[in-house]
Amino acid sequence: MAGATPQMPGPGHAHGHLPSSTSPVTSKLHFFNSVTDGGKQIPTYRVIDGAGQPLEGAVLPEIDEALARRIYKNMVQLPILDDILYNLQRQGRIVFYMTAYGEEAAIIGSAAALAPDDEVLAQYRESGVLLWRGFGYDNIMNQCFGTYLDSCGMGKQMPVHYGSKELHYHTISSPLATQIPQAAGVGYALKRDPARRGKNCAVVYFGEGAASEGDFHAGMLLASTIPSPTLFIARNNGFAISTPSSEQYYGDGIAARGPGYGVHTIRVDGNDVLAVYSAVKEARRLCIEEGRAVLVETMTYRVGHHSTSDDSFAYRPRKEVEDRKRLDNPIVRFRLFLESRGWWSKEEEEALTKRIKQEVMTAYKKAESLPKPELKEMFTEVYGGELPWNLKEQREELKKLVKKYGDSWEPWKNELKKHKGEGKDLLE
Ligand SMILES: Cc1ncc(C[n+]2csc(CCOP(=O)(O)OP(=O)(O)O)c2C)c(N)n1
Ligand SMILES: [Mg+2]
Repeated sequence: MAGATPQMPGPGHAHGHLPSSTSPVTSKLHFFNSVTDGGKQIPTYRVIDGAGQPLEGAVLPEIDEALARRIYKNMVQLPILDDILYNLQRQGRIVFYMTAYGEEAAIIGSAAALAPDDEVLAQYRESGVLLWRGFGYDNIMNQCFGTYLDSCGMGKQMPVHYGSKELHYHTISSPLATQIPQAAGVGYALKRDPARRGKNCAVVYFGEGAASEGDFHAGMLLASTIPSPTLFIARNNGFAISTPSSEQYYGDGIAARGPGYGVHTIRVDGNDVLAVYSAVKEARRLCIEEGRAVLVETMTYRVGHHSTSDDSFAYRPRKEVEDRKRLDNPIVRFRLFLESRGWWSKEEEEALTKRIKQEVMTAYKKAESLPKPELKEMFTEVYGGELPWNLKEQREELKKLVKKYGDSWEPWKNELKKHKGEGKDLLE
């Protein structure tokens, strides 16, 4: 019939004109954009202010004194551990290090909201999650020093590339964002496993810089289209090495991308540990209950240099960092909250920092005195299964070099002494 609205078959017919669309029809010609549409930016969820006091109308998470104190202690340990390891790198005792200064609330608040057996795929700045799960300073030191007791990779990885099967923390890999599609795969595997379906989720941490990689989009699309319980935690700390987040995206941060993938999304004040805890706890519940991806963007600030290979004052004013440290310190903010409840005191603070320093120093001294792994360990567990031909070839070459120089050339003799077995294991 000429002029009549065509009747579309299928579920879409009552709304739009495409079979898969339920979009309402409008006669208004209008383009929209999360940046230019006034007041439409995603809000930031916060429950306590800078003085540690609850915001009006805010619902605080149900945490008792014991949990609050545990969270606080875990936050406090991070800068102490970072100070010591950062200095050890400066003294040339370890080859590399990365600190988490300023991001203590985002890291510990989220760790506390997860189940200990949720599968974590982290970037590299989230060692606090492992410590929360009981990794311990000895494991940290053995990995950073690459001793024969390194439980993560037997000295094969750069420092801070931790991992633990028992603690459900997948080993860190340096290439940015690779963990994101992997997490969607882990989430899918959890959904297929009757023992873990409805019980656990995959949790992926990544920086706002890593979110510019194609892998971020691949991971989000996968977890939303082939639904899986994958919890995406974006740590927006303002920088990707020297690139400020203002140059990283034009849209409304990372959170704005969630709705595009049909993913439940929240933006949270990453310096408010109680807000992070509440948001991640609820995100986890949704993620597992619906078996679908959820995105949390924590807004924070990278107070430290990117790594020991960076001097951030080459690209940001020292004053900006000092101001941030002073005005919005997540540890101070939570301490004020605890003190206002009578849950913490100055004496406890002193005793705690003293104890942590001692424990870290003891672990460091122990690790520094330990030998490096046997030389043959260099080739084991690089891949699963049989050793591939190229590693066999490299092992044979090293064997020849150890035979040729091991007993006669000083630099080789000194280097081999650092290893358990002094290279003899390779010649067996
Ligand atoms: C694929 C890839 N490109 C570049 C790098 C070098 N790189 C290491 S960390 C980093 C910045 C990442 O920033 P962000 O994701 O925001 O995390 P943050 O360091 O701020 O925690 C870059 C560019 C890399 N490791 N991998
Ligand atoms: Mg960043």
